[in-house]
Amino acid sequence: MNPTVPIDLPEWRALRTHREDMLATRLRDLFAADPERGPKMSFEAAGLYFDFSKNHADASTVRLLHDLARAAGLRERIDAMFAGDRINTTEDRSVLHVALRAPRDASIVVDGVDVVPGVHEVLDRCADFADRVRSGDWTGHTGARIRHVVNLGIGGSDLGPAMCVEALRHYADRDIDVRFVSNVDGTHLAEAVRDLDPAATLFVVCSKTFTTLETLANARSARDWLCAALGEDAVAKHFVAVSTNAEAVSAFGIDTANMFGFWDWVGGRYSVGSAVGLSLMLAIGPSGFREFLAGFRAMDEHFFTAPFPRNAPVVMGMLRVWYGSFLDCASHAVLPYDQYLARFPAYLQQLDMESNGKRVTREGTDVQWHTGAVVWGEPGTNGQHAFFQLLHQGTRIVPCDFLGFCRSLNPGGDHHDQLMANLFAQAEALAFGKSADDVRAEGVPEELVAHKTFPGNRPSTLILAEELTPRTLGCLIALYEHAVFVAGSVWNIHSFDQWGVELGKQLARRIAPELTAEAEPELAHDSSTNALIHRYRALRRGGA
Ligand code: G6Q
Repeated sequence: MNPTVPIDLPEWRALRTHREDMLATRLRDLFAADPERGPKMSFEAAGLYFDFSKNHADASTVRLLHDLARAAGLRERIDAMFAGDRINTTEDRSVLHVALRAPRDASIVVDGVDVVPGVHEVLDRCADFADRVRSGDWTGHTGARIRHVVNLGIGGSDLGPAMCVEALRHYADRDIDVRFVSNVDGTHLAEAVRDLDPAATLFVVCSKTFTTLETLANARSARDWLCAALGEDAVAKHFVAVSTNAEAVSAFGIDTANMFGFWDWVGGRYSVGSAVGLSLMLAIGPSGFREFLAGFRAMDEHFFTAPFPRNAPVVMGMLRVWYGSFLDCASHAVLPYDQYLARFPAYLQQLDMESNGKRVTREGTDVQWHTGAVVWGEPGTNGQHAFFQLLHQGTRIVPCDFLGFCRSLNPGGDHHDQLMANLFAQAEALAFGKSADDVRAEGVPEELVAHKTFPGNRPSTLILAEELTPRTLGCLIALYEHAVFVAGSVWNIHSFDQWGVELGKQLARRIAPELTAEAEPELAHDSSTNALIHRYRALRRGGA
C-alpha cells in the first residue's frame, strides 16, 4: 500500500463499496428515515450556517470520508501549510495566504524570518495610500482629485479584487469609480477609459511578476493614453504598482516608493488579501479591508481548530472528493442568491480549477481517479430561467452550492423574501423532485407526465449568512480556499502550481511574430494552425 496513492488506501476502497449503497439510496428516503436529518447535518462555523443535509451522504458516508481524510494525512497537510513548510514543491515555495490575515502579534517563520511584520508593514502602507487617495490628499498631476481607479492585472491579479469590488459595492465610496482591465484585447482598455478624465484617473498595475504579457501591454497603452493628455511627467502621480519585482516596476517608470509588495509564498489566486486587494481598499477604505481580513481569519481559525466532522472547509472539500471521484460528477455549480456576488462563481472557477485541475500526483505519476470538477454558476434567480432545467431534469448530476443572506443590503418591497423563497425552493425541488404519481394527481394528461416529472435526488449544500459584509465575504473566500486545499490534499495533487497555463503562452510567443512578419513566414505548425495563420495574415489588414 502506498499511502500517497489514495486509491490504494483501505479507506478509499471502503468508500468504493459504500458508493454502491448510496447509489441505491435516495435523499427522500434519507430524510424519511431520520426526521432530524436537516438540523443534524447543519452547523455554524465562523458566523456562517451550513446545511449539508441535502447531499448524497448518510452517517456512514461522513464517517468514511473523514477516515479517508485522516488516512490521506490531511491533518499533517493543514499543519504543514499553516507552519509555512514548502508544500508547493514544484515551485519550491511555502503556501502562506493564511499569513496575509494573521494578526499583528502572530508569528509565522519562513527560512528563519517572521513574515507577519512584513505583511502588516505593507498593509499599513496600502492603508495610508488609500486614505490619501480617498481624502483627496493624493491628487493627480494637475492637482485634480482622483475619481477613477483602473486596476490593470489578469488572473489572480484581477479576478479577486474585481469580484470583491463588485461584491462590496454597498460599502464603497461612490465618488471613486473602480474598474478592471485584464484582457489583452485592446477593446477592454479602450472601453474602460473611453469616458474617463485622465487627470482624475489612477492606474494600479497589479502583477506579481511584472512580466505578464497582457498586463504589461495594457499598462503601456494606459501610459500612452495618460501621457497623450497630460505628458510624461504625469506618470508618477497616476501609476502605482502592486508587485514583487521592484526592478521591472522601476524600469516601467513607476517610482518604487509607490510600489506595494508581496511575497513569492502568496499564489496569485490566493492573493486578494494582500496588496493585490489595493483597488478594493481604495473602494471600501482601510477599515472595511481590515474587516474583510478578519473574516478570512475567522475561517482560518475554524479550519485549523475544528474537528473534521464540524469543520466546514473539510466537509466541503471531502464532498468534492466524494462527488468527483466516487459519484462521477464532472461539474459543480456555485449559485449565489445575491446580485453583488455575480462574479463569485468566476472567481471560484480560477481558485478551484487552476488549483485542482491536475492529472498527476505530487510524485508525478498519473492519477487513477478524477480530480477537480468544472466549477461554474450564476446568481439566482437568473440561473433559474436559464440552466436550472438541466440541473432538475438533465441526465448529469451537478452538485450545487447555494449561498444566501438573511438580510438584504437593499431592502425594499418584497424582493428579498422572494429571492430567498426561490433559493430554498430550488434546493428543496432538486432534492425531492416531484413524482409521476404527484404529477398525475394534478390531472396532467398521461402523455405529459414524464415531461413534468422531476426525479429529484440532486444534491446541494446551502450556506446561509446574516448579511453580506466585508467580513462575510472574507469568510466565504477562505472557506473555498481551504475546501480546495482539502480536496487537493486527499487527491494527492499539487493545488498550488499552475503549469498548465504555460504551453499556450509559449506557443503564443512563437506565433505572434508569425502573424506580423513582413515576409511570408515558414510555418512549421500542424496543417490546421498553419492554415489559420495564413488566413489571418491575408485578412488582418482588410486584404483579399
Ligand atoms: C494565479 C496564477 C495566475 C496569475 C496571473 C497574473 O494563481 O498564478 O492567474 O495570477 O498569471 O500573474 P502576475 O500577477 O504575475 O501578472
